[in-house]
Amino acid sequence: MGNDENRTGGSGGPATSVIAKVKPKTKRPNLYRVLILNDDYTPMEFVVHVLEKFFQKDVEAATKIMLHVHHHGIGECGIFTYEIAETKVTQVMDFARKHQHPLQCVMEKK
Ligand code: TYC
Repeated sequence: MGNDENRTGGSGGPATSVIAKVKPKTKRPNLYRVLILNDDYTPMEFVVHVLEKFFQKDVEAATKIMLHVHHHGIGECGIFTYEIAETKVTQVMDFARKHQHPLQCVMEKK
């Protein structure tokens, strides 16, 4: 946080000072969780492949996430800014549809 000091109140009177706060301009971006949902039909290997292809997970991390979703119904693939999260959701949904699997992918604000 920086300070600006200004001399004010001219015409020979006593010098007075104003301290103006300078607001830092950095803002934290809103973040969004990308989640996949369980279903009874999408093959486990396909979900692992999706996590490797679109979320840069290695086979071990991808398998762990897939099994978490299989057992708990929903799980986190990653956390992104709005545009990136939206792109990931679209990519996963398009890829699942292309392979005729009902896999669902959603985003939620953190
Ligand atoms: N439940 C699926 C099966 O038994 C596997 C699966 C896991 C599907 C995770 C979707 O997001 C998912 N074949």
